[in-house]
Amino acid sequence: MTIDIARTTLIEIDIQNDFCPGGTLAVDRGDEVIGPLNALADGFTRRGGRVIATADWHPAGHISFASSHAGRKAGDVLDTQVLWPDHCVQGSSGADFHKALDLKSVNLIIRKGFRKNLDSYSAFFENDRKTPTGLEGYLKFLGIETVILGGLATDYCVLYSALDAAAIGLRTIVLTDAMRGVGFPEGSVERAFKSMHDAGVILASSVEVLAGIHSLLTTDSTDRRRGERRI
Ligand code: VGL
Ligand code: ZN
Repeated sequence: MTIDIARTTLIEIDIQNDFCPGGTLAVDRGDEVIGPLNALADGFTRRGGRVIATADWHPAGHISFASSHAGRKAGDVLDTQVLWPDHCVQGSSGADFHKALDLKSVNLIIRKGFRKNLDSYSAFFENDRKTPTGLEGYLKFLGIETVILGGLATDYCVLYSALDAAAIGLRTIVLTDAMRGVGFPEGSVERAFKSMHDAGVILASSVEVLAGIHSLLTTDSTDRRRGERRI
């Protein structure tokens, strides 16, 4: 795998306290993604690459919260909206990035789901599937061709971000060792893998990607000079 650092970004999805053990919408072993993501983020920034972090950022009373709908409980589905426990409320400690996440490597933070009546799983489009977050424009303006995604959760925000990235023509890699799933409803993680595969999303480990970065830089000096000039 070859990674041209000047045309690639790492996107760290929703590494927030509420999605980690102890949080209100905890993903089993969610904090285990942080180590590989930090290693990759460091590998990227050392070479002048870009790293983006996303954050779920809901107002109190958000439409995706079961508590906003009388008589409903978490896990119910209303139309197509899965109802969740209150999570990632703007300004709460649950919405903070996990303290182990290396934020000094992050160049851009995208907050999503900040409108009361609209949820947003994807880093690119909100759940009406047409309201953009602006990330597509940012990446295209910079000439980014490849995105590498990891984080939480495999079956929601990583999935929707990866499908959108592939749909807008980006080479899309998801990190098998740096994502964890909610697993609700049952089978959602398996279905997520299948739909990503069907959409042409590439599955790779963080070690393979890191090796890909190294291989570009060690191929020859022409590549190295070209890579540096493009940044
Ligand atoms: C997420 C459920 C609700 C996620 C966000 O980050 O995957 N899942 N909000
Ligand atoms: Zn949410």
